[in-house]
Amino acid sequence: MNQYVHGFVDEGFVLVPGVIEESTRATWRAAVDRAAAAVRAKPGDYDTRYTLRTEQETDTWGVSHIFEPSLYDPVFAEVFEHPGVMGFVHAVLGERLRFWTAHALWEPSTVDYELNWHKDNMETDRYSPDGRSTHVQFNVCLTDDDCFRVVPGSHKRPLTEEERAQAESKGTGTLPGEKVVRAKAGDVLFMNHHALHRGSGSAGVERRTLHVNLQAADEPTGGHTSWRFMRQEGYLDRMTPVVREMMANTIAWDDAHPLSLAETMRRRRASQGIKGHEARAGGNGR
Ligand SMILES: O=C(O)CCC(=O)C(=O)O
Repeated sequence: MNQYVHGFVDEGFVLVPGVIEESTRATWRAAVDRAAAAVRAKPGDYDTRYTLRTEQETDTWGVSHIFEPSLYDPVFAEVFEHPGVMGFVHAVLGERLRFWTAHALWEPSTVDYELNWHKDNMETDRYSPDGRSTHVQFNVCLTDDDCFRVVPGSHKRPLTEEERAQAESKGTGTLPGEKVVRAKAGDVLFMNHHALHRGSGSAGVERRTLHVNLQAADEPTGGHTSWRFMRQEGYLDRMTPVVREMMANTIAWDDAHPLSLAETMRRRRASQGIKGHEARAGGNGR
């Protein structure tokens, strides 16, 4: 495990091969199939990610918040008990965790997926010279998946002018040193979302990937991800003990660290931008 943790710290991402055994993969994949079918049928009912969104037609590349009651499937909770996945997360973040996000990604049907260069949480200027991460984000690849592109090491230094121009213009151009990560079904890609990255993929080329983010329970930055659904009456009681504890830690941390009004407004604007975006060539970026 250590060699992978070193890779993650040094490069800002690491691909760990063959983490998810075939039978588990089939079960998780079926759960993502069900989520994709529900979202494709009624995209307006969910926090859907689009490559195309007009009044007449839509095409989608995933959905945010699969732990929302309308999408929740107990199978998703199994990810947080998988020793291969969680062994890595604990090695980086320690034992006590808090939940940030869990999303599902798939291939669009007709309009190619081209997500612009960015760092997550609208933290374009954030980096850490020693490679320390405030979180572990990971793609659990349930099919072969060549969609993730990253500039290795960009989590440890300021952006170059060229990178900044791409990030600020919501560009999808080629960047010096960028790497396409080529994952096989069953691999897990662990990433630091402060490494400059983007996604891309052809319509119709199958993709089923879980996209998850966790933090250490007392991480001082990030957080504020106690989504409304987590606070609904009885919701946490329906979760597995592991998920319940991570979400309870998120709620406790958020309550103890209220956001300033300015930061609340900044995040609201960022979230509106993300909800409205179309991840396609010439789209409106995120
Ligand atoms: O397609 C991917 O794997 C990247 C997704 C991503 O960067 C995002 O959701 O912010």
